[in-house]
Amino acid sequence: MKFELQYSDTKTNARAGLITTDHGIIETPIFMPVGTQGAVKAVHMPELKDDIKAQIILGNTYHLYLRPGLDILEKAGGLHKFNGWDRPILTDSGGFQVFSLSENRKLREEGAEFRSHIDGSKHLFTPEKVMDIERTIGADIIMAFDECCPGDAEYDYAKQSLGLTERWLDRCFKRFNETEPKYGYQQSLFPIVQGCVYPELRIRAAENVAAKEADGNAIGGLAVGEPTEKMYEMIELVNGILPKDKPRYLMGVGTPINILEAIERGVDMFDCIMPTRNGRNGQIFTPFGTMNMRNKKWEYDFSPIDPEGPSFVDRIYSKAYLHHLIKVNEILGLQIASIHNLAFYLWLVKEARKHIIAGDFPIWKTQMVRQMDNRL
Ligand code: PRF
Repeated sequence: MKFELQYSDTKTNARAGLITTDHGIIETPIFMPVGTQGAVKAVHMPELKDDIKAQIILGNTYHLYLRPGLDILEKAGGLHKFNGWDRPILTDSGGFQVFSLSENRKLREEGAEFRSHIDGSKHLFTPEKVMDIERTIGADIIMAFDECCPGDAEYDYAKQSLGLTERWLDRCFKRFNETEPKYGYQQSLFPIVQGCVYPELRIRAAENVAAKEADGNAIGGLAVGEPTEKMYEMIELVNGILPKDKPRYLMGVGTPINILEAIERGVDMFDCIMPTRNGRNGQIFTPFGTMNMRNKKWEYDFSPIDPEGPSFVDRIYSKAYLHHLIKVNEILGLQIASIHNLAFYLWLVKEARKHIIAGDFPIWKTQMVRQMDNRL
């Protein structure tokens, strides 16, 4: 994997770059749609590629390991072959899901023991095991196994937890370096900066991660219940330490406004379930604010969802029709909302990139943040 930093904004830390993987090039800043179980919920691959213009999607180690399982993924020839997405894929390590979804999880030095949220079966994820699983899934970018502490964790807990994440990181790199990709293309391992909201821990974590000289670096443990301003502070602090010539990935963030604020602070890559999950609940993101399509106010609004929007769904379906579909729980309603929101997120980061290159990112960003803060 290669990262080329193309433009740096002169007034902020925003950057535009290119990541080259064996499955193609990614233009940054980029948003990565989440395909937890190997599918971006309610969206076909051709829609993702041609309409939404996704350049890279996510898969999740915890979910894919439980179902369909490694035997099927390996026999399929990896996730790209299995799901038909031939562009770059990134897999999260499952650390976050073990902590948020599984039952009876027990953290030990060796790893995390947990019971599946599906059938209660018992499993142990160690850093070595997670690296082996991510080799088998075969994503282009694979994430280290970490512990994500809650946003309100006490200092002592956060410090202990960071120690464990750092020791696990060394074990991840050791296993990664001792093993080979399984399907003939390269994989890159990204370490994750943790440290909760404590500057001292974040600095230590960022220095430790930077020393790994990985192909790219991630910031985890944010958007987990801490105040938004703290999140921005931590991003600024960490990005002041992470290498400039490597992509920076902010995990699981966030709203369109969060994304622009993080781009301004030097983040290049994002993923979040918000456009798909909130879409399925009837929330539509637009450049002028959000719309709740369940609201009766759309009942007789026959204007297009977003006449200027980037997706075909924006122009051929009306607000009244989408309101109806969502209200009666039609599958098409979930599809339209998911496609619209993802196309909007991809449009937003593409515009950000255009304005970084054009040199007017700060003005554009201020205007967009003001507009998107509305409830329509
Ligand atoms: N670690 C991992 N995945 C994540 C996070 C993390 O801290 C977050 C936190 N926002 C989302 N996804 N491995």
